[in-house]
Amino acid sequence: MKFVVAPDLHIWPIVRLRYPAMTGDSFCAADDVFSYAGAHERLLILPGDMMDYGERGGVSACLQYIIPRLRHRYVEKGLKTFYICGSHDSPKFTGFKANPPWLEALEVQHSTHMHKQVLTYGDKTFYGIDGCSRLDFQKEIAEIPDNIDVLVIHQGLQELLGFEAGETKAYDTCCDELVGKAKLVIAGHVHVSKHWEYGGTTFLSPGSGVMKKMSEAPQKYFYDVTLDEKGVHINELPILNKRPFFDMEAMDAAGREEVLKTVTEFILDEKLPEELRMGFLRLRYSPVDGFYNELTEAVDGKFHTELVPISSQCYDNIKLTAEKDRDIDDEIARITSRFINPTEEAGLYDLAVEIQKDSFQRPDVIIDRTIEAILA
Ligand SMILES: [Mn+2]
Repeated sequence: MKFVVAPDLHIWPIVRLRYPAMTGDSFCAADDVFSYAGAHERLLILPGDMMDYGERGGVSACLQYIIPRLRHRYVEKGLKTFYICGSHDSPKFTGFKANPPWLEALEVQHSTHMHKQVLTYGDKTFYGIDGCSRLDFQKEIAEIPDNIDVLVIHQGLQELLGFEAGETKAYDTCCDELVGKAKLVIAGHVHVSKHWEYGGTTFLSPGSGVMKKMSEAPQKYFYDVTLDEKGVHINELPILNKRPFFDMEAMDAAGREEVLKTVTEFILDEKLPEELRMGFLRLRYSPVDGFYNELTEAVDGKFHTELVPISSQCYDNIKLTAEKDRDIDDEIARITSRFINPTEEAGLYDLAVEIQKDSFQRPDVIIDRTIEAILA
């Protein structure tokens, strides 16, 4: 019996809040996973955090993207999805309904919320537990029935976190608490892609489909799992359409030359979806006269950037901060104009821009809230 395990997809137009110009990354990763599962006619397991933010207003934007793709590639074939809710698509965002509204995208007859349910597919049994506090989770694992083949949870494994996250707040657990509860334990939540054996149980942390933080590994994966009499076989598949990512330093002349050469020679990959063609450059650099201008000219149209000056030269820092602020204003205007027409709805447009400048959150949610406030 075979099935596909998705990572935490975090579907949302803008996943990296500090870089609102970078859009589409999570959509493209989700597309990869849905396409593969659809083409190979597999059961699809979603281990939580399918949406980045389960609130009702912003969800509509994501559903416009997801529904046609799922219908065409997945739902029309009658394929099934088993899912749990993670920390981001928690039932608390959805009025504690059994099926959160965003699951309408998966059409309920095809998708099953596996929280505290024994489900069968082929000759295998599956059981799920929604993401919850450590204390609640200890109660939940005591209630797992015997003879489960696949247990799906959304808890941070201490072995991956590298620390104990605490009694009540964090979503953590450890392998010792889970050994023997199933042949395979799938744990969403920690954005590290890894699988291993421990005490005769196979553990799979599928990680995330998109970099939520710049500290994460840029290469992401999903998993095609075979479960048969020989045991668990995990085929790790790279998410192919990832944005090119460069992490560099330019603290001296040689470093500056290397960075300028790299960005100058970089060619946009026409095979990538258009929204992912521009790379991301994270650069720590020593600000010297002219370098910032030369660099920003070289990256124009090719890279989104996180430029971190490391120096006591205040003049350059101030200049850089001014540049960055101007960029953010441009981006807010650009994103807002996707949702609200600046000339036909000038008052609303100005208000939405102002609200976003005050609280730098997801612009589409803020716009939804702004519209609601005006209509109220
Ligand atoms: Mn996550």
